[in-house]
Amino acid sequence: MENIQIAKTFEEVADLLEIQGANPFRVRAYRNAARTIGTLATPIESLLKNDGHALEELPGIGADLAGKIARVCRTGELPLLTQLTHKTPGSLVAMLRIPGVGPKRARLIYEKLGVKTLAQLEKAARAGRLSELRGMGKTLERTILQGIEQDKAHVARVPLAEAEAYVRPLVEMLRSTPGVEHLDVAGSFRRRSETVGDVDILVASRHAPAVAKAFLGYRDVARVLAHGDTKCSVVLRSGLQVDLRIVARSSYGSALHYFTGSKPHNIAIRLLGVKRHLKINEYGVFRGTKQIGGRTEAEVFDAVGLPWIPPELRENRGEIEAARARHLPRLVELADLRGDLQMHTDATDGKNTLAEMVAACEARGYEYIAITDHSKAVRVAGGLTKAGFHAQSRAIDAARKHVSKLVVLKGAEVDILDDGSLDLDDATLGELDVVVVSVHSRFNMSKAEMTRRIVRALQHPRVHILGHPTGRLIGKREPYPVDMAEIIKAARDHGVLLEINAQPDRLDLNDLHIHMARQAGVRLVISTDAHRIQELDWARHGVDQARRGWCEAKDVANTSRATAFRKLLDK
Ligand code: DGT
Ligand code: CA
Ligand code: CA
Ligand code: ZN
Repeated sequence: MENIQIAKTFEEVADLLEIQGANPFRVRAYRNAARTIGTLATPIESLLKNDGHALEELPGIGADLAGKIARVCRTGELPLLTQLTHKTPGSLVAMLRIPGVGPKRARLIYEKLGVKTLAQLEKAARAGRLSELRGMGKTLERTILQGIEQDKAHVARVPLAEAEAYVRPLVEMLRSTPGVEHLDVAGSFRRRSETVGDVDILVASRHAPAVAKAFLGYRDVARVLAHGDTKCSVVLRSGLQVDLRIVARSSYGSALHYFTGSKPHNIAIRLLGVKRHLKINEYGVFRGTKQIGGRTEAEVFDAVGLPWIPPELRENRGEIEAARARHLPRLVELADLRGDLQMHTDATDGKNTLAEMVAACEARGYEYIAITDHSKAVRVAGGLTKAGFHAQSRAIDAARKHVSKLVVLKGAEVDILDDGSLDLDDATLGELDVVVVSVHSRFNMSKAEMTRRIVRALQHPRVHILGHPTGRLIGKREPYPVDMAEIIKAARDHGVLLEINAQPDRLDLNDLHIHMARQAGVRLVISTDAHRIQELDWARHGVDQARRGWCEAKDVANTSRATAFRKLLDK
């Protein structure tokens, strides 16, 4: 567990204690601990490893706090925090996100006005009841209202695929606006982050006011947050915020680099510039007052002696060092994919027939696919029994006659049961070409139990692929707790491939785990888990995610030719 996460836990404890009116010394002790941990250069985890008492040597940390820190670090949980959360009414904690509302004020507002939620807080502020409270006034009331407004606009990060859907027509409109010479969507969108906070559009134009006017007049704009000739910001009806920057052609490369970010990457590049006595900002690369580059993005990198770095890598996670050593990965591309290894048909919860899925995959030019319907444990999906898989096997034999090039592999997405055993008998498993195993139940196991469960499944000699390895649904369901390093080790030991599930709300594995797997020499597969033919298009989201995890084609098993891939399955 990261120090910052541990610090956050203690910060929350302090907040909750304060809301409940606990002894101020106790509150301060937790706050100080949070600050100490948050600013510590050494990971707590390593302190615990070396010496059980190292924690107690930190300022303000006694035996009791040290024990709690160790507990949070090892289990990710703190019983005290759980208790406090249960005891705190409604969403008082959410109110702390609003500038001007600290724990003491949240408590006061709750006690005097019975306000427990953000909605009630907004109502009270609009009615002018907040300003009547002790120590508060009209100014503060206005600040709080503004804060609530902003919170509404910002709180939810939008999944990338959803943002794409909202932004595509806006970008089309802008591209056809007279005076737009260049246009790119920058920011986290261009880095292909799994979610975006807002969308940053960059335009090169000599007619900035006209472009700004077109932008502000877009039919889906719900609110204008800022409008100038070169800088506008709006909220679309979907709730998505979009920022527009209009720059001169001569600054376009620098602006594109700057607004693509990430911020840590930008800062690192700027520092490299400083070492060469260059100033690098969104307007250009400057020596003194003379612009010596920045018309293109490549010129920015070139100014600091680096090759162009793909946006997906720009997180300051080693890409600058790799670029300097001329060791940047040659990232996998959509065109590299030769197959799709997870999809469902109407034999279970898919919407298209086997024949339709096969025809659509052949039309995409794939060399091989696996049909992987659910096993019986997934009742809601109408999972197949042994007999069901046998019937499907015959249907696939028949379907194979209708395709010339595409290899249709017989597969299944088999449930990993609570104890790590599989939801299909060994004989039937033995008749399949591809066995994907996944967890679909009992997400609330402890980390140790869940890890044991999955590792046991990977040990089964018939298993080829671990499906959606952490079970998360972005913005809806947290990943189940699991020790990814152990899973990766087991995958390596037993020759199992790890899936990058390309469903836009799964994207499971995430970028960091993909990177870990790749470094451990474990290969991945990019699968769409399509339940209808249109969803086969999701492959590109899986490729984006793989690229953020530094994958080259060789790291992704389904870039192999059909014969090589089939050999891989023969374990
Ligand atoms: P998001 O919107 O939260 O998904 O993430 P980004 O990366 O799109 O962040 P955003 O929209 O706040 O800013 C876009 C880019 O602008 C960001 O990636 C880097 C650049 N940028 C913003 N603020 C700063 C800053 O204070 N310093 C530097 N060096 N760059 C910044
Ligand atoms: Ca952004
Ligand atoms: Ca922005
Ligand atoms: Zn599944």
